Amino acid sequence: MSAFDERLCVTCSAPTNIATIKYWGKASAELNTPINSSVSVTLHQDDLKAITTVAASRSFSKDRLWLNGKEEDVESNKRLTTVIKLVRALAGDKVDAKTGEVLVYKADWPQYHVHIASRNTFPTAAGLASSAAGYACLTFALAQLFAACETYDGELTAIARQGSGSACRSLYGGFVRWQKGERADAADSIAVQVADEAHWPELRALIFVASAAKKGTSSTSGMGTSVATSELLRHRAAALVEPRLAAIEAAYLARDFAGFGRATMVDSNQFHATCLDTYPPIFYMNDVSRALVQAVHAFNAHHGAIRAAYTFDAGPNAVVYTTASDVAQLLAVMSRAFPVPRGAPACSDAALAAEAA
Ligand code: 2P0
Repeated sequence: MSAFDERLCVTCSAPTNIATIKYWGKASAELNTPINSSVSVTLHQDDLKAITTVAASRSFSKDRLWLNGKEEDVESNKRLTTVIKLVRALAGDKVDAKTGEVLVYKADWPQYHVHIASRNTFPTAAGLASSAAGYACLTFALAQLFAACETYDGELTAIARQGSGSACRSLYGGFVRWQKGERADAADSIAVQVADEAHWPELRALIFVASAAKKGTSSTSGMGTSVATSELLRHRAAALVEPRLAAIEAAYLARDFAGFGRATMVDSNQFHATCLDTYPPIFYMNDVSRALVQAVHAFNAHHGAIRAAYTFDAGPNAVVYTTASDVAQLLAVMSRAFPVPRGAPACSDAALAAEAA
């Protein structure tokens, strides 16, 4: 990076999130809006974060980005240029908090370019989508840098959404809904906090890595094919998601693990059923994933109650929600059922056992 005024440099971190009612399918690819609302738990864990530094200077000749130390082309990345443009449009006067000096007048921002350096702290084997934390972090860091003011509540989440849909949910902690919105300009396709991060301190999320291989079908292309071909997905979005959202939000607010867990598992299974219903079908889960599903059901059957709940995103790795008092027993059962290969980190490793709240 060239020289810059360090008062025009901001570093932020943002967490990832794991949906319990899944987003799958775009209503508008242009605006990146979903065909159904979704809800997720934000994972407040140091090793599941994006950390982004943004700096602005008149001496920078163009916007530049380094991702995990490697420079990426900004101009050819439409999502990235859209996020930068939209946050810039909200820029205000940048004032030094200590001295009150105006560092950049709103009208002068067009003379500045930004340099962005972002990395994530995810264990590479976890294969968790980094785009949610990454775009949430970028949006927030740029907003701080430009002293951006929202023109309506949730505007920053609407901007993060245009970087990556799931990113809008990572701007809040706790339990967060991305409402699909009804407006033609998608200004109401925003994230809303259902419960904050202090609401359910006993909730835990354990991450089980079934395969560290990169997924074969990206989410964006997979959901495009699903929207085009799956009747089940259409029915799910039109009739099934809304009542399930109401039920899981009520369960979360009541800290009712059985209700929360059942809705989580049913929705994960249905999401993967829509992938199978896609033509040609998409397989994200593998044999280990399916064995893990059975192990969780066996654990719950043993207890005669839902005390653990799996969910799988667009890949074979599981996130299993449970509560603090069941973590040790669940890990013991899982370690017996899925012995960790020699040299791999144990599933009780802090990097893989992430606290949800
Ligand atoms: C979710 N997923 O709700 C769902 C569940 C994967 C399965 O959001 O195209 O990376 O960037 O808007 O957000 C992954 O899709 O897709 C995702 P884009 P995104 O978390």
